[in-house]
Amino acid sequence: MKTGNLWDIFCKVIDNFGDIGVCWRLASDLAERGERVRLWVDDPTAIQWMAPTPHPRIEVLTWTQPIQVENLQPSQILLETFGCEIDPEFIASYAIWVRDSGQNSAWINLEYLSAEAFVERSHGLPSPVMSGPGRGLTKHFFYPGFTEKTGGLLREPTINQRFEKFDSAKWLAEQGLVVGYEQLVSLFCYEPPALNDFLQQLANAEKPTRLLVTAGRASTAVQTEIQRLNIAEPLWNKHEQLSFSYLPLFSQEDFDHLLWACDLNFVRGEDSLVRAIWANKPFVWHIYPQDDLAHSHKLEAFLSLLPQSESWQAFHRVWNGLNEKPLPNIDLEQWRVATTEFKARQVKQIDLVTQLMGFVAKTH
Ligand code: TRH
Repeated sequence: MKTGNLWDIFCKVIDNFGDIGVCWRLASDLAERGERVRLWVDDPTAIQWMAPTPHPRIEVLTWTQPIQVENLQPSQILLETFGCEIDPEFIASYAIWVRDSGQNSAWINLEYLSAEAFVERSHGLPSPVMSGPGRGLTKHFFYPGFTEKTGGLLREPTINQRFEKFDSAKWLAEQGLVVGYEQLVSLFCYEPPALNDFLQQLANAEKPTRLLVTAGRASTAVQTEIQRLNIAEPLWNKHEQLSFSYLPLFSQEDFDHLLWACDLNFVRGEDSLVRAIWANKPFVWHIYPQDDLAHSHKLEAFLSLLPQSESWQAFHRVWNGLNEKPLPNIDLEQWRVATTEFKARQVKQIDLVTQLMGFVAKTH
């Protein structure tokens, strides 16, 4: 199949920024490779700050109920993300087009990123549609992942060029971040149980630290914890070894720059984890917490892929509340070596968009 296909990507924003974050990154990667995308999203608000510059090959459409399908040019590729269900009216017009045109098509269900073993087993499996307007068609499961037998990770072809040109001092100055000789640590997290210990560790460290706190939940969590510390232990940061900068919401491009500019990155969810890997800087992952503790298996599966560094793995468990031991000391040197090794392994995998386009090409 030639480039320039039209893709319909469907996204339901459940919470946080990850659903739309992943979908926008996927849409722009496809668009940069010459594909055209209609991105259907029920709540497009976050796109305004995440991607302030529209892309000429991406049309953002508000996914209304009922969905508006009149006069819509049919597309050959449907991509539903994270199990969101495409409306029957839309499937119906797609199915009619597929039957009438006699052309092949692809209907893909893109799943969440995980390092668990089932991902290799389930990636690429067909799922025949047995009922409804799409009856007779086949969907395929696409699982992003960290190993060869999975769909890979989002990694746009231009990332290295951008990275090589990046001037962190210039970028920090442009953001009004005046920094001296302190180490820079970015913080993007939910409400980590070990946040209190973490702040104290940095306040008592030999090296001064500037904590660059991202907007939203991370910022609220830090401010709450500081208030608690100020009441319980007013001298906790008496030498002011730890200083804070509260950041605005960045575009995805500048979020990358933040990760590239820091010595250590705390990330969360799905998309920022992948960006932290490509940033090639030591990172700590706050996994999206689930009520049934499913995240604990997911975290262990990921940790088992990382090069062995006892303190790195142990830090992750405590940071994510899966172990109540005291928070291990940050060992930047050791974590840096391990991160570089992990990134080197990951860049050898074929990226997600190359795999998706290859899959679509095979079905045509
Ligand atoms: O926001 P998240 O916690 O999203 C989560 C996860 O995706 C999780 O798996 C999912 O189940 C849940 O949402 C619903 O973390 P994530 O995935 O890293 O997404 C954050 C996105 O926000 C990412 O694309 C980076 C972007 N971002 C910016 O562009 N600018 C910013 O300033 C910040 C803080 C984030």
